[in-house]
Amino acid sequence: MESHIKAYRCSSDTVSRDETDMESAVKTVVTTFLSSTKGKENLNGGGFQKLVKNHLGGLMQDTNCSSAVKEMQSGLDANNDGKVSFQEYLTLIGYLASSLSASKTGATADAS
Ligand SMILES: [Ca+2]
Repeated sequence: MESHIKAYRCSSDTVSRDETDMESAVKTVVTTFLSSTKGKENLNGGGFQKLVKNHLGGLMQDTNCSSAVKEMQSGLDANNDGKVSFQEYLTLIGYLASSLSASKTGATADAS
């Protein structure tokens, strides 16, 4: 056995450590959707408007403009059922994350 293998240790304090910012961010993404659907599987138009306006107004423009939000919702509505599923909502989160990343790195959003 080579001695350097002993350097690998499983740190037991990872169990009791505080939640990281990233973990709480992921949880927030999930719980915000769940509390907005009020127990249903999908978010209806009104619920989506509220979610965007109350939770994403700092990252997105036009969240107070209901026609713009409606347009955004139909863009996300991959299965055209008029509602926003969790998967469709994740598309929005992914889109926001990549535009945030683009603005931080100075790259322009892929508009082509
Ligand atoms: Ca849908």
